[in-house]
Amino acid sequence: MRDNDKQQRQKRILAINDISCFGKCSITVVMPILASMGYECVPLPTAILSTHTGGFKNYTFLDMTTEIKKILNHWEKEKIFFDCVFTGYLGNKEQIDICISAIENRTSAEKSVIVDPVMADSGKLYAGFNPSYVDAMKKLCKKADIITPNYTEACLLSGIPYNEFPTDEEIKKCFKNLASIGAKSAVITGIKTTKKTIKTVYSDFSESEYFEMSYNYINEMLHGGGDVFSAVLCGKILEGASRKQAVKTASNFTNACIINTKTKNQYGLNFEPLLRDIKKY
Ligand code: PXL
Repeated sequence: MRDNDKQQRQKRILAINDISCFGKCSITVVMPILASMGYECVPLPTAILSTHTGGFKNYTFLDMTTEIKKILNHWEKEKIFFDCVFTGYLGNKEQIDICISAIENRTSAEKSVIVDPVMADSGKLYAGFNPSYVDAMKKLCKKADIITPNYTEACLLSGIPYNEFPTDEEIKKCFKNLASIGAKSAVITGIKTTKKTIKTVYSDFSESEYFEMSYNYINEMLHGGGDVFSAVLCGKILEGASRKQAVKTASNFTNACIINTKTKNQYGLNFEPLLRDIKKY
């Protein structure tokens, strides 16, 4: 039943993302975080890789497009519905349409949709993505209650040139253009303001809802921070927290994980030991 027993039932999240077996990102980050926040998190794996694609050579990549269509067909027959669709790394443009169909057909009436448009960082698209994928991603962003691009992804989606140290005017322009692609709100992560500071900015595109959080920039190679951030944000939004509180908790938790990570490489954030205290952030 679609909306049965809404008060008592544990919320069920559909996480559409890849399984990078090694490297702590995507589903291997999203599932433990959302489970520790009390949710049922159901994976729909877009691809299975030996590692993520950043900083490793010769990784394996199994495209799961055919299989995820079959999985969704089975769920349709079983009448399985979700309270939230949370999308991350998608293997190709067809999977963008599959996500849109899942949002339209496999959700409860009061659904939350969180889109992390994973495709780029540090001014560059990740391996395997091209400008036509960026265009297709705009269609998915239009379906979202909130999108969580890093600054590179926000520039690509909003069509403004990437600047490593953007001015406040550039950031505002970026939000203005994101509004025009049809997303309801956005939180842009990883905006470097100086060599020492990095900030996260949220807006629902109105003048009144615009706030930011700044941190010391730890200038080292670290992967999976965006996935930790968006998973915590997703959990807080489903909990009914205000957007300000959700962004604050997600930013503070991610920053604490970064500080807790002693190996500064592509092996991901040391987030697991902090999960039991996630409520404190
Ligand atoms: O964390 C983002 C991400 C997710 N999935 C894969 C990736 C990356 C970033 O490089 O390669 C496969």
